[in-house]
Amino acid sequence: MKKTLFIVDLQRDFCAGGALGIPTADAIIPIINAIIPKYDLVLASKDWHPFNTVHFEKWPVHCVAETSGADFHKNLHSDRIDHVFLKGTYNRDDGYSAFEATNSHLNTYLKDHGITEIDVCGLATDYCVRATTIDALNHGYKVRLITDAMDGVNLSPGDADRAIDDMVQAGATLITSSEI
Ligand code: VGL
Ligand code: ZN
Repeated sequence: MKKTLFIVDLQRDFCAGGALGIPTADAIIPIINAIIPKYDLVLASKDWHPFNTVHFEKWPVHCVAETSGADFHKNLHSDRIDHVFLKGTYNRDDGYSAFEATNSHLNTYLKDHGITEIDVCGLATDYCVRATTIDALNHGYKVRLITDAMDGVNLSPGDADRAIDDMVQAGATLITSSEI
């Protein structure tokens, strides 16, 4: 089976200085770049919103489709990404999970490629990483969370830690990049 990495939403708007920037997020980029060569297949999601989505009633405007804020962070080795799943593309829902991607269907893609296990990293631990991981587990995939290669929004202090607990409760296991 192909050893598969899934990078959630490593986009400019979620990194330092971005519209919904996590100040410490840039620190995970070299960690992700270092592990990318250890995988046979590298998949990624992008938050990819229409400008008029209800999602922007909760959040500052971010990751609008085709804008520079929706680009992968410039330091990420994105040339190594084999396929990108675009999510949050409807104007009536949040679309936090990569299993809600609309350009291609993640569950079908994984099934077609014989993938039963994924390692997950990226942004944000307490939203899209959490939603994608819980969906993956519900679909029967084994998920390992690379805990030093993700970061949270932490609107309330401790949200990211609670999200990790939720994902472990749902069946995910925890690893660090040095174990890969
Ligand atoms: C995300 C908040 C709003 C995420 C996306 O990628 O985790 N968080 N939209
Ligand atoms: Zn969003």
